[in-house]
Amino acid sequence: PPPPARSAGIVGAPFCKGQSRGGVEDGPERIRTAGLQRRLQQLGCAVKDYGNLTFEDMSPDEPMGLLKSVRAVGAANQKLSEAVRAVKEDGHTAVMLGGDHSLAIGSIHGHSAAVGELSVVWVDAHADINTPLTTYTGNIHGQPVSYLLHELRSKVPVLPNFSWLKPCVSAADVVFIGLRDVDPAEHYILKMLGVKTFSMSEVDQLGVARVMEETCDYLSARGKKPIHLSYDIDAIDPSVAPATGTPVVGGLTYREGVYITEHLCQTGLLSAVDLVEVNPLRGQTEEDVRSTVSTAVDLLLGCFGRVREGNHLPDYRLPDP
Ligand code: B3U
Ligand code: MN
Ligand code: MN
Repeated sequence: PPPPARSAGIVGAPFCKGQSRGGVEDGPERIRTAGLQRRLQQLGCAVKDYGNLTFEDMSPDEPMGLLKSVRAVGAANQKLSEAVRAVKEDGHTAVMLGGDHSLAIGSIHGHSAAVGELSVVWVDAHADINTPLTTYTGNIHGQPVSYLLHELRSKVPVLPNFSWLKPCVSAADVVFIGLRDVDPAEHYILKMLGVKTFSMSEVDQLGVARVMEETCDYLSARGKKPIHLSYDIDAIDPSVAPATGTPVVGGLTYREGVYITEHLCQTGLLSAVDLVEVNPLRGQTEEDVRSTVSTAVDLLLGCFGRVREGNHLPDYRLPDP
């Protein structure tokens, strides 16, 4: 039988070396333990959990200039790309649980390898579009977009364990939402390429409903391509999602964050989702972690049809007395 219209294929990627803070590798386990699979199934969504990937120790992994853990990040993403490609070839909507945001390199590459050209919606406090030469932190989680864009091919050197990677996304097919901490070089790149962005300032000005309408109008004007949603939990305000490596004040409210997923689900084009940068070790209290993880789960449920007015299964019947 053909796969059901909507099913989730979950891949856990417990990987942290795209940044320097331990703990983000525990994201997949915490998100699963919060009941992701059960709650997706309650929506009527079929779920296949592909489990967690395992990543080899790449040491020695000497820094290349400022760049940290290049070989580990390259190898992890090659493995993730294959895994996400397989999930898509099995007919599921891919769900990649991170792990840090460097994993979007493999996730988007694997998605594109399976389905071709993509639209990318990048929801993040940060633009993650530094190149290996503009970064001043050396963290590859601040760089994944530059590795993926055709337009930046000549600005990104081939790094060890990255020779498998070919740029697969056009700058005109990307929309950023939630930006509020953008480095000068990143700002230059975004302007140079004319990338569509909705910073927090635009969210304030337009409201999230218009931001999503404009996002989808903008993307669909170039043809209705499958959408890859790359959701960094730090897009959400730290009062709601504090357990993350680089929290930035002034973020999306819980409601704005969920609305983005509801709207993208409605398009029928959502084909893969990353949920990254949940770091259970970064919360001050257990409640901080609970709130962050619970928000992450709600964002994923929004991607699979949960709506706040309530849901019921198509075969639901009222019990007779
Ligand atoms: N733009 C900085 C900071 C940063 C990016 N992404 C996160 N932080 N989470 C960088 O490291 O490139
Ligand atoms: Mn990010
Ligand atoms: Mn971020």
